Amino acid sequence: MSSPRRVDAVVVGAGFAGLYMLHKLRSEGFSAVVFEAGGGVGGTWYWNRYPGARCDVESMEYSYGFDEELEQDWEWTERYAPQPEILRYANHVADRFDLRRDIEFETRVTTATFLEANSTWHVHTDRGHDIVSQFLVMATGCLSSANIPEINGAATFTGSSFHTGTWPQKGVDFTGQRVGVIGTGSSAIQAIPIIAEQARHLTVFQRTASFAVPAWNQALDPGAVKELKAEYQTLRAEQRQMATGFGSRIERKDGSALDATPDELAQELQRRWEYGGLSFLGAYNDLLLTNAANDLAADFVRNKLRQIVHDPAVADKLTPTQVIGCKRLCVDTGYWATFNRPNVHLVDLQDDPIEAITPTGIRTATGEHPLEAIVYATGFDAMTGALLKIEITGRGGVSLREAWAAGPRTYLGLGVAGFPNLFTITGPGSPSVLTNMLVSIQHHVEWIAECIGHLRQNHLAAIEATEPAQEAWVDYVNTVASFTLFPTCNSWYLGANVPGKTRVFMPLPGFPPYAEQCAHVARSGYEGFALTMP
Ligand code: NA7
Repeated sequence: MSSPRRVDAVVVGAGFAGLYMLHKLRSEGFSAVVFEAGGGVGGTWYWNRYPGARCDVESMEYSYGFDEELEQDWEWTERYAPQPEILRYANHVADRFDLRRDIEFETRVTTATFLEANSTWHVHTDRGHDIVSQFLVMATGCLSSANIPEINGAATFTGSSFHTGTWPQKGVDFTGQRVGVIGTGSSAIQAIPIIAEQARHLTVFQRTASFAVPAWNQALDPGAVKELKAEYQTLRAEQRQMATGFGSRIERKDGSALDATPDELAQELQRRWEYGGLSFLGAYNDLLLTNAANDLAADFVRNKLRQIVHDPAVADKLTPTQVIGCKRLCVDTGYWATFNRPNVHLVDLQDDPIEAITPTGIRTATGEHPLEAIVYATGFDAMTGALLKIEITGRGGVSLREAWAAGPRTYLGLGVAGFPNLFTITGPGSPSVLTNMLVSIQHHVEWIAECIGHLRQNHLAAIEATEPAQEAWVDYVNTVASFTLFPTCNSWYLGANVPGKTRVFMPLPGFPPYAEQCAHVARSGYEGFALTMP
């Protein structure tokens, strides 16, 4: 038997987190190998190729800021970059920094076991790799494990079925077909208007109506891009001061929505609506803190919906009842107007639930909907799904699945007690999905690289979150979340979209205080972590 290969770090995933982690590790003189399940780089943007897939953070902000030449050279063409362009960007980064030579594609990590005798990780893949590394960095992405509901009869369907998050590379042509879309989250809302134009007939199966604000996507103005690039580093610094890691360039009100007069409120919300995108929720600082403030913004959007959708009965069904922003706000291009088309039909699953999938369609309580194709736009086992698919075993033979049986527990969203030298990029307990992911990814990669550098410099074998620090961190994340309206609905932030998943609010709202805390921990010699000698 040959002995396992040795590297300083194994990185799992070649999305934006894994790519930068590899680059950073190599530039600090560490050896690393990346394992990636996909056939190419890009992570989310490799897999999510559904029609209309596009980032809901503006392209000039959704990019790396670690290399000035890269950010000056790369040209985004649209305000919100479409999936193919973001994938080109990921490929450009991989080529530019010669990353591919250390990436193993079409390879899944199956097991990772911590060897206590020498504080290393022993990693196996489905292609027979056998590797020992001091560090294991999980860059597995927050939305990478598809959630496909178990519906009676699904396997009997004779048409074609797709999940938005594992879309065929060659694309899908729905021309002339009767198509059903299950789900009305961000992915569905982007795909539905385009599928409706192509398909003969589209039936949308809605379990929860979503709020949406317009993207007003357009080609970027080269003059404005040039101006922004001239002060790109200022923009990056501003991003780090924003709770969500983006949106600093739209003027802020900073007060309570409840202090605004009806005219001021209407004007401000209209201004945000016309500006477009997720910054709508930044109109006032209490929109996600009190129901009274939230209702004002929610009613504004509900009124817009009623102006757009012609049939009042359809508009009623499409009207969301939860807190706006409790589930991730959708950014759309013509979503509600699509329901004015004669070839589009909405089924409200609250009144008319799915009973079964049949060989020829979907049967709900009121009858059969004949279909040639079903699109599952049913989201992801978010934040923990991809991590728990791997058999990760820490100290004392305890698996991550056992350690997280009552929900994910981390310290800073970066480390887990019982799992030394394991790091989770944008892990649960960090701002991650509540922010511009590129800002959070960059922050975590740099923190991890500095931490690993500190261990090397001080000849330390391992770093591990302590139980008390982790306990206190979990409490802190829960407390912060409890001051917001986020826990008031069945969102994937809470794990509520996956049957049987423990309900824990996983991300931490607010980037700047979090980043400050991470910096403090590093400055203090890694307070809350135990550092061990070889
Ligand atoms: P989301 O936002 O989780 O949306 C999934 C949708 O699928 C949502 O409307 C769900 O309804 C619906 N769903 C899930 N399971 C079922 C079943 N069993 N039956 C009917 N409907 C179901 O995922 P997306 O891919 O759209 O977006 C994920 C993120 O990607 C997004 O937030 C952006 O950050 C980008 P529910 O609301 O759970 O009732």
